[in-house]
Amino acid sequence: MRLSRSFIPTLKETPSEAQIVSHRLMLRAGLVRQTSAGIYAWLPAGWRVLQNIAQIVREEQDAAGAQEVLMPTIQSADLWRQSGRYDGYGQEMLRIKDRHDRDMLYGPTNEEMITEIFRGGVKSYRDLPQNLYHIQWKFRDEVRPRFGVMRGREFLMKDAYSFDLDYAGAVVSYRSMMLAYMRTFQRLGLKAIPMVADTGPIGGDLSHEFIILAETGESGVFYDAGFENIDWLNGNFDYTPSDLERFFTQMTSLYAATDEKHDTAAWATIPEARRREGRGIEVGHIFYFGTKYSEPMNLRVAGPDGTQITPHMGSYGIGVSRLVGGIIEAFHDDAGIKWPDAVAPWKAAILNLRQGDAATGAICEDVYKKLQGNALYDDREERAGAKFADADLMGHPWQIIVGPRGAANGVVELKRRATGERQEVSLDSALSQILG
Ligand code: 5CA
Repeated sequence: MRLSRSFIPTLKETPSEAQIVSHRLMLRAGLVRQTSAGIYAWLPAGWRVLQNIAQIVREEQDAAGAQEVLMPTIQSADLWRQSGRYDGYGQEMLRIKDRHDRDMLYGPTNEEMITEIFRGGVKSYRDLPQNLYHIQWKFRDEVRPRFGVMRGREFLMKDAYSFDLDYAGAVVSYRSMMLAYMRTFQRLGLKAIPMVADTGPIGGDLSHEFIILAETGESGVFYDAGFENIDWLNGNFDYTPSDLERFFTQMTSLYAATDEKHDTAAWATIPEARRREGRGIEVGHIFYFGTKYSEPMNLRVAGPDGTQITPHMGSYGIGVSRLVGGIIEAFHDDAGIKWPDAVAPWKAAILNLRQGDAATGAICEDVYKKLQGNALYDDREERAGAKFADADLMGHPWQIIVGPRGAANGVVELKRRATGERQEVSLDSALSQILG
């Protein structure tokens, strides 16, 4: 994309309404625009980031055996009357009436809807286990939407729902999702800590929250250093029941607690060198809730002996749009965002320091073509200083800086945003580092 032709409305001033750094940077870098309280439009750069995150989430859900579907945002209130949650859900639910005066709602989550859909499509124990997920907008009429996309009213969630014949099966599904989550957050460049959690209005008795580390996070976290490097997850575990048990035992044996649940008895038993304290943001939440929805909603399958079995369910959420803010909280400096490679809107920015110059222009066009859609070309008639500042603000992992002196010598300057490191290299070397 050529910056001169792009809709990336960056701001020089710090927007006064934004209290936290990710919100400020999302507005300043032109990623989103608020359209109503807690409701955001995603602009080209922000939308690319959101899609990159969703794609990683999708790939890891698929690898764990979950199947993607797409359910509607608007649901019928009758569904929620069947589960008994319609009245209890309270004012967070956006309730709507259609022209026939029927009660509808904008879904805050989809347990009821998936249970009904699944009910209509399975008959026998042979049809289970299954796990269905979608990546879809949710609406929760939060009392105090704040912190930009971190606590929005409309937000993008990945929600998966598992169906098993019994508790033992549900535990395997639960552990599969936990492994998929650890891999997802690792690919996003994040350190995520699974914490035993309360189940709240979703119900059930086995639940973990995933907290990513960021200095500006809402809650204090205490954790074992073992969570900081989880490369041991890769290649070491398959999605088989025995591997999952090994994984789960290893993962949950590491100490993890939030402020409220911090057990200073248990903490003291961890070797001092392994104790870590930080702050974090909840980006995912997984629940096993047994037959809480399948029972009242009459989801049954025939067992091998003809008796009716009520499937055990779990649900597994990731705050996809919250992650955009969470990642910025984890990766930024005073100059702007430092996108991890995996989610950056473009891998590189090309900065033409002398727009209109034949030599720098030819190099920029050449590298722009070779990067095939992975680069944002700053071809604006702007001072070099403004280009540097905007590239730092937007957070591209690499900057290819093309000035007249380098052009004469056949080199470009390559800057790594995360470290600030700069090298003078040939164009080929720059390309192989960026694409490699
Ligand atoms: N049905 C379950 C799992 S699918 C569920 O709804 N879980 S949840 O309430 O914990 O939400 C899942 C994730 O969505 C949270 O971990 C959080 O990352 C994200 N989320 C929840 N509320 C908001 C919000 N108001 N703004 C942005 N993200 C949110």
